[in-house]
Amino acid sequence: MKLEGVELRRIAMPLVAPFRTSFGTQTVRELMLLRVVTDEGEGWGECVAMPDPLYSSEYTEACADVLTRFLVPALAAAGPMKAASVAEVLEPFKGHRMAKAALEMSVLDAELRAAGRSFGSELGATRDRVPCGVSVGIMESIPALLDAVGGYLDEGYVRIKLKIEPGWDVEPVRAVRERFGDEVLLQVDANTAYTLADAPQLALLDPFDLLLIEQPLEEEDVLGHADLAKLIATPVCLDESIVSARSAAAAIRLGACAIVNIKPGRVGGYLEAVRIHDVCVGAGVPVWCGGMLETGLGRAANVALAALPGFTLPGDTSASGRYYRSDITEPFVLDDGHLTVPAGPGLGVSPDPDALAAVTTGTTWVPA
Ligand code: OSB
Ligand code: MG
Repeated sequence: MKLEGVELRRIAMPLVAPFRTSFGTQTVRELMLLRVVTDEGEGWGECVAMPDPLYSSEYTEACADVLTRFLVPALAAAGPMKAASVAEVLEPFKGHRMAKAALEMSVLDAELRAAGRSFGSELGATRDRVPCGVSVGIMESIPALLDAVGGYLDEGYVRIKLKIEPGWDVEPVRAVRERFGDEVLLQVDANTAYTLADAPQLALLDPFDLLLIEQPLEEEDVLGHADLAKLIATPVCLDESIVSARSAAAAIRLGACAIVNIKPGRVGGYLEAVRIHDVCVGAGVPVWCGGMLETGLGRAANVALAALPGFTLPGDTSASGRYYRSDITEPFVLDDGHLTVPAGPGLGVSPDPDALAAVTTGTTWVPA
């Protein structure tokens, strides 16, 4: 395949409700889409970076910059293009995994569309639908939280994840357990909001039989997570700290995580995500697919990934309607707590031109 250029398209999609985490509140999901143009057709990528470097060091305009100055030119200079060699071509550039992931995703989509093959078949999906969880933001009050959780359970979500931070941890968990019972699959995500000194507070979550606690400590504090794991009963799961298959293997060997959240953007792409899956399966560590409030494009690929055999826990692969009143692709709709893995060529979904135009805030063309 020959690269002709990449369109960087900034979009802004209003969320159905504010989403508050320990690092901030989102009311609009602003992100960047990539449309790669090749001599064999087009492909779509979704850059999961947020506008501000609050979840990770990457942010949208930094991704646009590194793509424009370095990543797209390097790919153009490397000659005939294959998705499987994109990571290697981009390897000399340190970091910038979300930007790399978006570019690789777009090339993979173009390649698979041209070949008439789906993301699921390429990545190794073994199921045609996946069970879905939902990530529930920090709320104004416990009653508001219980209303939200009750609504999601009524919709059929099979697992609830509560965002927590100091001051909003034991009480919301206790309230959800008291109202909805011990059968609900329940987990929490701190997005790095605690320190090891908070271990006694986090141990207060022990009686609630949580599936896991996600990323309690800061991104670089892998050893801290290993220490914490010895002080609390809830299994520790890493999100922010896992940036590659190598870092996953190290975290597992150090005893820093019993479970891994795999987000393709955070780790440099869907192909590295599959390698992390393989490392974890080899180590007997369950994985699940994280989310970054994706549009239907990123969601399609995430659902395909979540259909691999090692994804034994429900992911943050919620339906389009949990995030957006209208998606840019055909919406993903929950069916008995599951989403169907798209089976069509490439991502199996495409942006609706009018819907896309309605949310677009700017486009730039990066020629090969
Ligand atoms: O930590 O998993 C996270 C959203 C944005 C950034 C980080 C995270 C999240 C979520 C929502 O928890 C996941 C989703 O439903 O897409
Ligand atoms: Mg997380």
